[in-house]
Amino acid sequence: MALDNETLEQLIGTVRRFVRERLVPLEHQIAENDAIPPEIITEMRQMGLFGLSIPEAYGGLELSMQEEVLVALELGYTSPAFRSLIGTNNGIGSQGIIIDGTEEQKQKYLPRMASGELVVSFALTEPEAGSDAASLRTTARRDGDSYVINGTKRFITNAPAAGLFTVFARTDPESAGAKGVSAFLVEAGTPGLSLGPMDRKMGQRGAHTCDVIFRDCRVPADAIIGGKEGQGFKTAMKVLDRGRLHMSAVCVGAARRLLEESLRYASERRQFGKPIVEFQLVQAMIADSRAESYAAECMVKETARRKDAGLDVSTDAACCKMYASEMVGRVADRAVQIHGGAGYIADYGIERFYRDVRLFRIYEGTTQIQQILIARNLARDFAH
Ligand code: COS
Repeated sequence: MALDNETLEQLIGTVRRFVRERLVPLEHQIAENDAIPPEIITEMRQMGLFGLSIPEAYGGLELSMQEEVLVALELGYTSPAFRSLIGTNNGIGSQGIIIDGTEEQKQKYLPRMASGELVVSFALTEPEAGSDAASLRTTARRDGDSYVINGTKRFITNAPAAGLFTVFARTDPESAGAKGVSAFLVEAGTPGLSLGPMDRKMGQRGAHTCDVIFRDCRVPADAIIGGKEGQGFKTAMKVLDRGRLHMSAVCVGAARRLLEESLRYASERRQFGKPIVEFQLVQAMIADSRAESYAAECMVKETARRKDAGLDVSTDAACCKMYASEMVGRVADRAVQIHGGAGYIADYGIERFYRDVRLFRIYEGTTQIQQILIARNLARDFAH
């Protein structure tokens, strides 16, 4: 459902104020403590941030893709840990149910996800299956009225807080590829499901990942998303198409912030008798960062518009993810350079952003996977 202009402006304004007045001042604390304060989580729940993309019928805001990217752009302005907290409920965690789930699955889980009461994680990646997602080895063996899951999932975002996991497992041992994969909804606390220790990451402190381990974990047969075997890989790919657009918007938001910080510093910092923003070599960095982030913003908004119009945007979503995540890497690098020595010192927060944004080029499909997708799709379309 598309919101009317006034409601949309109100929503974006509220999120913008929340980000700038509540979240930005906490960035340093979150990085130090590796935790988001509970009162912030409560405020995020009250604002409906856990249910942005969940249909209204199940308690969410049901934002269109265009509206969702506008919110993601605002959230991208601050430490990625805040966005990550609501990221799986809005994106990769919940979309499998929204797109392919049965009515019963939707009713059972979506309302609690929309309110933030239930955190959901997307468990696709494994120790031996990352970019080659279809080669996953986790198995789900049918046994009477249930399936028995065995395997390990790796780097699973929000797993330590999750009450539910969307788990991709092989139901057909005869098929080594995508066709033998099914998606399951597995509740935390199910016997046989356990978590590994929290991963120690380069950045994004406050956002948590860990292994999720299944040892003879028995789930009822109706835990399979959509009730049908063999659909799981396609579900994962559809979910990632949407997730990649959302992530691209987050990258644009982060670039906006880094550019603002760069302008602030360059206007205040004086060398050779004048603010460094007056030097052409600094201006070149600022201009490049603005032009590139603006290009990414236009790509994201246009692709979101086309997705809302019902068009297939797989190729363009990959273009957005590739360009926006690489762009924000360059913008962060220039921000460090503009800040000089201060850019390397933790107090200014620029080095923290530099480390935080590095992940955007890796998760939800690396840049190299996006390149393969783009070229493969173009070659396929050309041949037809
Ligand atoms: N929407 C719907 N269906 C899709 C799809 C999409 N976006 N992409 C692929 N499919 C379907 C295909 O049409 C194919 O179906 P058929 O067998 O009926 O034709 C099936 O899914 C298998 O697709 P494909 O042949 O492309 O599988 P591959 O193993 O070759 O996929 C890539 C390769 C690289 C595209 C895939 O493994 C991938 O995206 N990897 C990255 C995973 C990732 O992002 N991981 C990040 C961790 S999760 S945060």
